[in-house]
Amino acid sequence: MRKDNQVLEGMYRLMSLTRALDQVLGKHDGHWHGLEGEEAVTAAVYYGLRDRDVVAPHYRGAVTAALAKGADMSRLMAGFLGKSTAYHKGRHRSDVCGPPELGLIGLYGGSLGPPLGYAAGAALAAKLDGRDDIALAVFGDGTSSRGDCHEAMNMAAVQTLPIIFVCQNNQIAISTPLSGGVGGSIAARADGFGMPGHTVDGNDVLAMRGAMDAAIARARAGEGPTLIEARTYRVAGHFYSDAEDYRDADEIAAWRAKDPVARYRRYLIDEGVMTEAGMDALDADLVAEVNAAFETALADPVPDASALDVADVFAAEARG
Ligand SMILES: Cc1ncc(C[n+]2csc(CCOP(=O)(O)OP(=O)(O)O)c2C)c(N)n1
Repeated sequence: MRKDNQVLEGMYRLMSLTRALDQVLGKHDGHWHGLEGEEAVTAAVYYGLRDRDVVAPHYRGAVTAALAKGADMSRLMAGFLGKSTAYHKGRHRSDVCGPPELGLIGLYGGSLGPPLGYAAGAALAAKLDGRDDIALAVFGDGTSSRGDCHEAMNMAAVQTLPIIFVCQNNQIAISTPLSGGVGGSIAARADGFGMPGHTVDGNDVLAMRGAMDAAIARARAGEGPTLIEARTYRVAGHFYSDAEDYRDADEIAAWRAKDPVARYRRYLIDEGVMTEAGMDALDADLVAEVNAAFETALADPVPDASALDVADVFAAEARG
């Protein structure tokens, strides 16, 4: 599906940025949960959302979601490093807490599943307020088997909510293969709830974007939820220093050969949208931007004990 050049370049930028982030953060901390091989999914789903749209991202790609919604890169990295300049003031263990004022919700407790319910709640609020804003809930194949996921989907269908469920199916949940955690097809579950469900090649950013465009149009028109299952693969470990004794090297190599970034680069060159030199220059700029943001965050202070105060836990005033 042909898109205008601004969208095509914007999605490439987001893919390249995600890869640059992965490399810098993964090198710094072996516990970084990387996204290598899944960049097409996150670029397609997080690119171009409106300010008032609400996103409950999967943790693998949450930083991309936050950046796409306008968060400051250095403050997100301060979150990763536990610094007081982080949006969460250094009170959480990671970067996954984007600022709620940018429409980023979920993952504050690190528990997989509940954010789907929060996203359904945001979609219900948009509907009750008569806004054409949408909610987006992104989750892994492992998370798709949680009860929270099924409850959120059922409520979304019953209430005709403006929400899109995207399963970032990378075919493994830590060390449990898809066949060990999911019976049947994830996309086919949509039928049981009464919403459209689509399986899409998650390594094809344009196919993903096409599915998203249709789901977004449907949600904004008040026609209800859609489930998109993006078939992709987690090329790196669950986290970077994962010993990975649960899968064989041939499988990884076969998927590495389907790298979504290399595939999209070829498309952009073939279509004359961007040049190889242009993309190389953009990649280099993004690596420099990521490194600079990381250096800034590294130099930021750690929180003092007052960060443990109850401030921000309760609202200062009751809302009318
Ligand atoms: C409710 C809950 N159960 C277990 C965990 C521990 N946990 C963290 S990541 C993970 C695997 C999730 O797999 P999946 O949803 O497929 O995401 P992926 O890591 O493959 O992107 C698990 C079980 C958790 N964070 N929350």
